[in-house]
Amino acid sequence: MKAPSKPVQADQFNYDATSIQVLEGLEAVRKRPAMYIGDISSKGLHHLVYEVLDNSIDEAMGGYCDQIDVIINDDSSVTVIDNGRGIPVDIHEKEGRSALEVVMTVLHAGGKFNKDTYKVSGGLHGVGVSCVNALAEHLTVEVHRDGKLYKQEYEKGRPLYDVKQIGTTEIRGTKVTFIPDNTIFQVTVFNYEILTNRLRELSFLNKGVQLTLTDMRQRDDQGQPTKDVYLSEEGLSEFVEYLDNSREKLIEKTICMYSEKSGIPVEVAMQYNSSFTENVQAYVNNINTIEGGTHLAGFRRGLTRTLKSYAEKSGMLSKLKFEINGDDFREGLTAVISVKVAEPQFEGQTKTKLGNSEVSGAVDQAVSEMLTNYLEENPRDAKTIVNKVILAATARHAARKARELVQRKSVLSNTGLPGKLSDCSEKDPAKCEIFLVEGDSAGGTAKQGRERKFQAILPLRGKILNVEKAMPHKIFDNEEIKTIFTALGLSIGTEEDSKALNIERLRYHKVIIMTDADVDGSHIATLILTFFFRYMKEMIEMGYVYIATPPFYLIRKGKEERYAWNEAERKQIVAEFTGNGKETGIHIQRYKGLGEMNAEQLWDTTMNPEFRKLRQVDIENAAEADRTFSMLMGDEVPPRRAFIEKNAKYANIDA
Ligand code: 0RA
Repeated sequence: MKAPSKPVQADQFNYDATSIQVLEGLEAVRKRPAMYIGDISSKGLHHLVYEVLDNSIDEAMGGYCDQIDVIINDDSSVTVIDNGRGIPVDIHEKEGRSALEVVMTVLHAGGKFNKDTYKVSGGLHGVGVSCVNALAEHLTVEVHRDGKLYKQEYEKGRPLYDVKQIGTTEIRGTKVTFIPDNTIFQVTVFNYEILTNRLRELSFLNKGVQLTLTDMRQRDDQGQPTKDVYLSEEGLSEFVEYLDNSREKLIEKTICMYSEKSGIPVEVAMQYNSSFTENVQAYVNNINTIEGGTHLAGFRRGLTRTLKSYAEKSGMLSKLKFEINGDDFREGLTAVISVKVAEPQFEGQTKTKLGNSEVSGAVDQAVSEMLTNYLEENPRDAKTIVNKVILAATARHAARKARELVQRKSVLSNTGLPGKLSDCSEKDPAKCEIFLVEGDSAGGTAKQGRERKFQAILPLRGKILNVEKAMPHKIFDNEEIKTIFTALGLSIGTEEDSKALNIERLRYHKVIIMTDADVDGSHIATLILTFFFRYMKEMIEMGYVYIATPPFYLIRKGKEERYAWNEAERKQIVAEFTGNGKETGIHIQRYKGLGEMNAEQLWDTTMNPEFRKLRQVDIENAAEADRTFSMLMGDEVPPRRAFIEKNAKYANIDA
């Protein structure tokens, strides 16, 4: 589809009072897009697709739609097709225009029509499809309804003509194609991985709806585009099984529950596994609430109370010499909670924390009732779970002892900081950076090369512990991990909450992982990231964690030196150097490790804020991130190999 190049003519648009209001509304979105879609980076760009998709999901939740197709077209536009009722096209009484035009051009208009249906979906910002329209260079909507096919096109949200009937049809539904406005977004290239992860997630959350993603840009040898089809018959229980794919389950069948309390539908699936991590994904209206909130609190309360009372009655706790606490009930637990809330209030740093107080009790009650029944009906599983809880409590107890021991004998300098740390002089965390450097020798170079005022260096010796596999008490016993906690200014958890993190005490707002650009270096970076993800997730969520990217090559010709970060750059530089036909005087040095650079080179290429290329670590999809870490760091080799082969092109590694 090609966007018409002709600008909107005044006579194509009826400038009455409503249309002026509409233009003002759309203009507001274009002026401050971040207010409506979060940001104008890749995140905001993909948010456009979610926004359109959410309308189709709403149709599916109402029971009107069971097929949704998303297509990334050759020209980088995106098409979303559903077989729902189709957006109404009749004249909207108050607006005097087609309802379709109103939905597409008036902010928040979608909901007005949907009062009687149960509209609970809606993107994180719930801004509606008109926002997408406002931020699109060009958008086409086609509606199949009552045997007729209607169409309207827009540029930057302005209709190019009135809604028109362009034919007849035997199907029903809506098709939206849009191309994002490149004067608004920093990036306009859609990422297949990001979209496919979201579609998979949506399919689990909305069982029975088939979602497909097709990428016309990527074709195989036969010319067939890349395609994924998602359809979950079982919903949340399949989601849990998917998340636990590389973990060992403890009970035969995933526990599933559904109930509606005080008009709030509550759906939960859960399973225990032999790992030590808790993985609870909580959704509100299909949105992953990574900061938790009242629904999660209700789930935890219901789970703890029910399991505790069952365990006490069973007599299995009689020999235990210490108390069991809330953490113990969630070690090795994987669960997905999905609630539908009519008017959700989102709070928190990233607006992903549910605030509605009424939800807590509803979830607590639903979980208690359903789990009580389950435990009574499945005594064998109940026993397995209680045993797991006892194991967790015992391990926690051992961890506390180890921690006390560690704290007593830990070697700190007189500043209370680890001796290995070369700290910076600046004290304002917002201005401070710390480099976690692989190896003492590279650490030494980094120390010489750094800007002492705001850059601190912490050398790490060898591989840090794989926290995905280790028992919790081993984690707090580990020298490198202990050093990282202390250097960052964070405490190692409390008796009640082993993961309590006093993030406000964090001493640096940029924590930069700097390892060699080879397989070992990537492994070490992954181990550190796994540790952050499991024990310091807030740091990632706040955007404090970064990865340094040292160059691969130094290309020298006479006195001129240039660096290359990949093959393409290397070729380009060599071509520039040989532009005059004289090839011979070029020297190419391949960097195998940080240690091969001197302090000045390391500063120039990797540490100097003016020239370095830092990659910020970001959790694009929380459920997927958990699964990836457990798979990368777990016992099974084939899925790990497949992942690495598939993703090698994204990483700066040279195997
Ligand atoms: C307003 C009202 C109705 C449906 C929709 C909007 C609708 C919007 C989108 C966006 C993409 N696909 C969509 N499908 C439907 C209700 C229609 C009725 O009552 O018949």
